Amino acid sequence: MRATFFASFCGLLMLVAVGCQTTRQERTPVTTDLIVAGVPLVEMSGFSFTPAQITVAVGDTVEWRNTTRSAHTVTCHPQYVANPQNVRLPEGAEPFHSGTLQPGESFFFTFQTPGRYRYVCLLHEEYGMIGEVNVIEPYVTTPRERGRQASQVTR
Ligand SMILES: [Cu+2]
Repeated sequence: MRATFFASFCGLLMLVAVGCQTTRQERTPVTTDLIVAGVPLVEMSGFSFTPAQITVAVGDTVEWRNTTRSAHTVTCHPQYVANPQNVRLPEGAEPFHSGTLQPGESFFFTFQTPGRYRYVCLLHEEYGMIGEVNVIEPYVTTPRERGRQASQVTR
């Protein structure tokens, strides 16, 4: 009995906490799901890619933005790098290379082949400036699910 009361009390506390959070975050309703599914952005910060690992869907375009004061590259090309082990491409995927990105510049790449990509910054490869992109097949909705989603949107 006491345990039940305690549990419902905790539940009430959580509801209150969630309610407060919802009110406070009303203007920026960002959830973890949206961050993963949103426009993927990788920042070059210091001598690293942030986030170093991301997962996107086939057809997604990723932006790499140089927010540092030094030049960087986004290089997924085994022939350009010092250590080919640092680069990885799925079978059939085309290698890519951004060229030198000055501070404030961005590089965009659209992933058409699913699989794991490993890339480096050519200028800081020896400092371990390495990133990974995992490209997955997009979730395919059935017509019934699409109908449900549509009704949720128009509600
Ligand atoms: Cu770099």
